Amino acid sequence: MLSLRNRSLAALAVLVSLWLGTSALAQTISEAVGDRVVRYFASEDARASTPPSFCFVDPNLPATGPAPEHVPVLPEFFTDDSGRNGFHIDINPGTSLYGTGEVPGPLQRNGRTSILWNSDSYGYKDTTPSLYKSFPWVLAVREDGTAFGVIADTTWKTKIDLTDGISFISDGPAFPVVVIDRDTPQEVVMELAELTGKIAMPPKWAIGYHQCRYSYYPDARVREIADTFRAKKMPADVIWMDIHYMDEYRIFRFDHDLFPDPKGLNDYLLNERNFHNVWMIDPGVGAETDRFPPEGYSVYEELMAGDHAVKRADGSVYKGEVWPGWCVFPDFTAPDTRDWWAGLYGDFMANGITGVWNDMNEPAIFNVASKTMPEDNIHRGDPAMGGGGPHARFHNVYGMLMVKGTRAGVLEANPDKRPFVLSRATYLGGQRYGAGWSGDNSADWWDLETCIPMVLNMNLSAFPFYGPDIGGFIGDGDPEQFARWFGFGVMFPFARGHTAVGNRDKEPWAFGPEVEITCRQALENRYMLLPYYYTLFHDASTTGMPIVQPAFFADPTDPALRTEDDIFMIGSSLLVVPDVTPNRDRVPAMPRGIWRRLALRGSNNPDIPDFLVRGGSIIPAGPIMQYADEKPLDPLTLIVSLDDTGHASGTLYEDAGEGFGYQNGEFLLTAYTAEQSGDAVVVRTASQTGDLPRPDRAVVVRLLLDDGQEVRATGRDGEDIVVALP
Ligand code: NBV
Repeated sequence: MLSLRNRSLAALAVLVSLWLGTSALAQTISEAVGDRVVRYFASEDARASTPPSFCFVDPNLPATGPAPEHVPVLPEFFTDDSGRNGFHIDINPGTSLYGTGEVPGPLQRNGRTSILWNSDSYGYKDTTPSLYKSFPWVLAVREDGTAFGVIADTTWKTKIDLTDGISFISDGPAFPVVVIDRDTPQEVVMELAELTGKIAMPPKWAIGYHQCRYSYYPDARVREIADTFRAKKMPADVIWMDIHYMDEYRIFRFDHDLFPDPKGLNDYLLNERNFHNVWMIDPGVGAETDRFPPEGYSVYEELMAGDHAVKRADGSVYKGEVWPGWCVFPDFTAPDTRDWWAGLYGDFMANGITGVWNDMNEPAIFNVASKTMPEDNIHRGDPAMGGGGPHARFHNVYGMLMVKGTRAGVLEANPDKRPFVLSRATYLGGQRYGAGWSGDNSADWWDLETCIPMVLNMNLSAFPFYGPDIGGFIGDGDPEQFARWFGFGVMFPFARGHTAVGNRDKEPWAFGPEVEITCRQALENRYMLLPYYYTLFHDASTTGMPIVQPAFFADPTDPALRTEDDIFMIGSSLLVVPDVTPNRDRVPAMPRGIWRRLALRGSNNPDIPDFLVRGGSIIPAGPIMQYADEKPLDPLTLIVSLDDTGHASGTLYEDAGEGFGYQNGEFLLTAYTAEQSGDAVVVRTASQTGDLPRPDRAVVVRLLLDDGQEVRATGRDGEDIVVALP
């Protein structure tokens, strides 16, 4: 039965559709799924046939009651001339659009289109329609700074058209639309994370610097890289093994000539050099090679015996070409296949492996025009998720479901450790399973500049643990570009340098002594700020607050900030201002209010960005470390920037950096405040939660003044510290 309100909505939809010239589905259904969160269906039929959702934490997201009487945003469903289903939302002038997941080009997406279809998009540029990940999500910020967000709950290939308001047009059946309405964009993104999931707290080493290349081999080269980082006092935590470690590119198998003793290598890295490691696993399972017939390759044999492969439309096992030649592909949509896949990680991780990298999982297939599987391939699916169906329905979630299985396997193998998995392909909600990176970018200035809006839009899409290949994957670049990129690139949530096979070396020292100094300064900045960064990861994992934030978050009502995407904030307190053009000729729009300059390493080095601390904030920092938790956080540095009333506040989250004790209270979350009275500022511990005792440690207060000046005072943590103003 349609409620009175739903009937009037339906009537309105008919009128609007007559006006638009599309065929409207006349019975729009609406229901609340949260406070000021409304779900719409095109019709009662559409509601009845909607399968459980892949994006929501609860696939069967229940209605919480009727939709509110007055809804500020109303999707108009339509079916176009080609029978495709979609909806349209009008926007008022002054509304800025963001999100849409992983998209190339500027932060603000008004006027842009993109196609949700996970694609191997080597060397993407501004007009590339689809990258590796699909996020059917738009964040809209109204002129007055209030905001709403739109989730199109479909996994099918879908066009997001922002050339005239917000339209989604899908190749699949009619789909529900969820609209979140809030007073600020921050609240919209946090609600998105509430619905689609928050990141899990990563191990602390994973928020350090990662060094990668395609590929480091043999094992002696890996040792040499780790040794050089330590010898050069270049802070880093992780070294990566790309596909060349594999035996004939076969997953879960080591090349015994290049890596005769992976366990010995990993033990050396961890125990002698304090480096964690990440090893690649692709989805394609080698099904033929001349030297290694698949018989005897247990991964292949088990996959076939267990009926775990994706099938062709005719029911035969699908084969596609990737690195190992012809491959078969696990059907990650089926829970029993994910369980089998997870089980493969036990022996693998027993080699002392600490993290896993899932690549090529769009899935990418060689030598076919579509660069992926046929859309009519068959997946078995999950009865609890609406059963099986064609690849067209599952394509965009294939990578995410792979990572779901991988994460489960990594956790099963090491139940006391926090999993770290990086994936190239994923889907809205994929932040629940792993981190991501922006794929095969290029060593050029466009990629250097646009990696900032890419990281920002992913953060605005509830996927904060993300970053680019710093220095660019494709091509050599040059020393100047590399130094500039490294200077700010290591400040992203996921900070990894990487480069393609055949390129010059791109380790932080590879471009000569001058660039090496810049890279060391940049890394030292990252590591000094790790306490703040770790606190922001904790915030993201509990509240869904983005870790890096666009400048407009500082003042959503300021129109000048809406398109500013050459600068970014770490949390809401620290503004990072790099030079992103070769000639240093971009003058960014800066947020109004008090922003005080913070001197870190390389403050006079133009390749190191400027750091500005918002008035009213306290940022926790620590000593330079060569790797996360090398030493205790002692002294703790509190960087204080008072607001115009003489107050500031900030938090520090601490735990073991690994394991799950924090879920049982083994953490310490401290709120610090600063207050000016007369010519003194008192910094105190305002409150704390968690069972960990406060460490007996020194505190250095750096009180930032105007014009780049500062005064310092020292004391003990937990006690009031008085800073005398000059
Ligand atoms: O495994 C090799 C590469 C990897 O280094 C890169 O990061 C991925 O995006 N991989 C793609 C496959 C081949 C790229 C040409």
